[in-house]
Amino acid sequence: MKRIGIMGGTFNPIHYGHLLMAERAYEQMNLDIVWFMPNHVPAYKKLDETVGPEDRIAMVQAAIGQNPHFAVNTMEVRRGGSTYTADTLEILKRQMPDAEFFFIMGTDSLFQFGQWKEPEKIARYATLLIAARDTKVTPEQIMEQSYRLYHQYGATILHLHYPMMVLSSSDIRERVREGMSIRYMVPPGVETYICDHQLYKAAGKDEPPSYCTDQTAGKDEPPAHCADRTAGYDTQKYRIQLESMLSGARMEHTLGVEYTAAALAMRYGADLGQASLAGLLHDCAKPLSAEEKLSLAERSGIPVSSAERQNPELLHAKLGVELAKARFGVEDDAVLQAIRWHTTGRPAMTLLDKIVYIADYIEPSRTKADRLPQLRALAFRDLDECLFLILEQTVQYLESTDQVIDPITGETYEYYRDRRMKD
Ligand code: DGI
Ligand code: FE
Ligand code: FE
Repeated sequence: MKRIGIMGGTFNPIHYGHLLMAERAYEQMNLDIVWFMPNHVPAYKKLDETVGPEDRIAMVQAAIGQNPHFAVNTMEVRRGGSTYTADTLEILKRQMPDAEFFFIMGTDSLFQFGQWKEPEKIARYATLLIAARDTKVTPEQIMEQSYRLYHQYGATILHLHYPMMVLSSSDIRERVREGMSIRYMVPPGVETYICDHQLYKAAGKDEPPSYCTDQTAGKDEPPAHCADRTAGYDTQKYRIQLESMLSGARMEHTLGVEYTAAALAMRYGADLGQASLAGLLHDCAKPLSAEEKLSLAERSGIPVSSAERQNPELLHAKLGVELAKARFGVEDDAVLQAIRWHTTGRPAMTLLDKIVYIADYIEPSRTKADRLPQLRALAFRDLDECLFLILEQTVQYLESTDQVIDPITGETYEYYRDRRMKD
């Protein structure tokens, strides 16, 4: 005998409130599985912001992910026409006479239950699980109504312990329409789906919602995709400040990296402000002499490795972070990390790290490295391949000129070499 929870709903879109309700039901009622059963929405009930069943199903699927005790059940959307819970339960009971069904609903449904089709049939085929999610009704009113339904229809009504969640699908739709963040309201996969398929946009508004700056998102990371992006920085101000610190050639290189990083950010959907800023500041510690580098490292409590002691030049990346914070007031960690790793790279670099690392190598005023024309073209076609070739070329160059190789440079090279072999 199976204990099956049923979460009916339009799921337009599904959000964490639904998921938590289902999870609590699963846990407290010892269910074997909870089915998410999207409703068929009849045309006359359709708000113009009700998205099609395919999209709603896809979002439910994205939301439940790999959770083995959640599943999508599409019988109602597939059945079409007007679907009633009473009919659905009757069909299910016929198909699975041994299963025990638990119909999960919010307090609003508890109060409308009398108006549903054949309430006594629903009550006969399923236990009702109520999750209080309406602050307007008191626990007394809920108990009173439960008692009434028990007497009228013989309904068994149980109550879930469920933290009041102030989430609603209509609020989420409105936020999307307004271009506001829905992060932490829906699972990342749902956010990405809404963004990719441009759901819930205001009619006639063609540009994608502003929270949706197409980024190449990693699989398990929160979708950088739809993350709310930082506004641009006042790079003009930083440029003037840098002018007074850097030599002419270094300034030209710096502006070249800023420009190239911005171009790569456009190509790969990274944040333009972050890429420009990291490009602009990446070498801000470069003009310090070797002694100054070592003493600033000491003053800032930065540990100096033996490779760095032998070649204090290497320290300009770490020190760049210190100066970016202290002299330029940068707090954006992604920007600081890109500066930190621009010389050696690091295993598992972020998109921004890669962009700055590559821009540093290929920017227009560079002339010395081999194969620059090829690498420049490749950077805009295949970022990872370009990254690997630059790492390889750098390691070969350092070896051939007998320079100390920072262990991280070696690790980064090996990391991307191994990944490339697997692909
Ligand atoms: O600061 P830039 O000149 O714009 O460029 P960069 O930050 O990449 O640093 C310059 C040099 O650093 C470049 O010639 C490559 C070199 N480099 C990268 N990894 C290592 C390294 N040098 C040594 N000695 N060891 C490394 O592991
Ligand atoms: Fe540098
Ligand atoms: Fe540089």
